[in-house]
Amino acid sequence: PVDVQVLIDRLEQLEEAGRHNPYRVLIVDDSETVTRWVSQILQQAGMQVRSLHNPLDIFIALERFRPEIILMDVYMPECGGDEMARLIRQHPQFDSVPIVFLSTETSRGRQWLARSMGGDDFLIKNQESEELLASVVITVERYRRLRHWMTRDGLTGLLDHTHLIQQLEMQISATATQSVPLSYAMIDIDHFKQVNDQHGHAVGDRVIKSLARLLRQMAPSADLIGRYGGEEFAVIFPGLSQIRAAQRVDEMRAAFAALKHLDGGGALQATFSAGVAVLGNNMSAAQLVEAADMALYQAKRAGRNQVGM
Ligand code: GH3
Ligand code: MG
Ligand code: MG
Ligand code: MG
Repeated sequence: PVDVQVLIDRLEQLEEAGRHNPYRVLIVDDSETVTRWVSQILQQAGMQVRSLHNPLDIFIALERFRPEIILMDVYMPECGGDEMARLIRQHPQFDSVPIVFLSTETSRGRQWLARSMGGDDFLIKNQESEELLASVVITVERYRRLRHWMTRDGLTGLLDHTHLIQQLEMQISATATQSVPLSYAMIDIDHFKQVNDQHGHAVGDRVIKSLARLLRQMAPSADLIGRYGGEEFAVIFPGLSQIRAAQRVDEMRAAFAALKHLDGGGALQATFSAGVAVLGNNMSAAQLVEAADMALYQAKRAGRNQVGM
């Protein structure tokens, strides 16, 4: 028999984690009675909820709201929920978003058929609200863990190139509505080929990891630093002017230059150069990266171990 108290404690732990960073839940159901009832349960548990009555609007909702779970009705006049799940699964960027069907359908055969189209779970409507909450909490927590690792670079644990750029694009659209500055820094280790040549790739990898750790400690948030590629890193500074961001990066530069990296019995030191740019009017992510790249190039030309802007 299941120890119910253990389950309740476990769910409370998970819900507590969700409270600090509310789950984003999208409900798709043609019935307003259902969406109101489900929203109320989830909102009372501190979640952020959006309801959709026409499944054909789902791609707009996916883009704008970026749900961490979709609660999907099966029978809807415009398009069946199972068919909708199949369509969502054809888009790589939404393929991993969990879909939980919420339906009155009690036939196990039909339930499995719907799940075979891309659903992760199947719940019966009008059941205990605890079961609904449990399914949402467990599913989103699993998704968050997987998503974390999906977006990280294997060597450093920082955002990988794709997700760094995605994060930058998200920060740019958020900034557009706030009229605050957004700065971006590109960091490149100096003469890293020599480090590899003189000390070997394993030592080179350790230097890369040390820099990643240092950036994680000194950057505003782990979600704002990425490994752009090889020995190149990037930091996003929402709300900081170019000068303030350059000051922060210069502190990072000084801290990195002071580190001693071990190589067998000896030790080596390494430095980096950086370029900082600020978002201008109607600038794209690509243009911001390019501006930072130009500033980095200047810093390299001016003698390295410095921050250009
Ligand atoms: P500069 O100061 O102009 O940046 O000189 P550099 O030698 O760093 O030149 P560049 O940026 O062109 O070279 C980067 C080198 O970094 C090339 C590549 O062998 C090495 N590298 C890239 N990724 C890794 C990695 O994951 N591990 C190790 N050990 N080396 C890497
Ligand atoms: Mg319906
Ligand atoms: Mg480089
Ligand atoms: Mg380099």
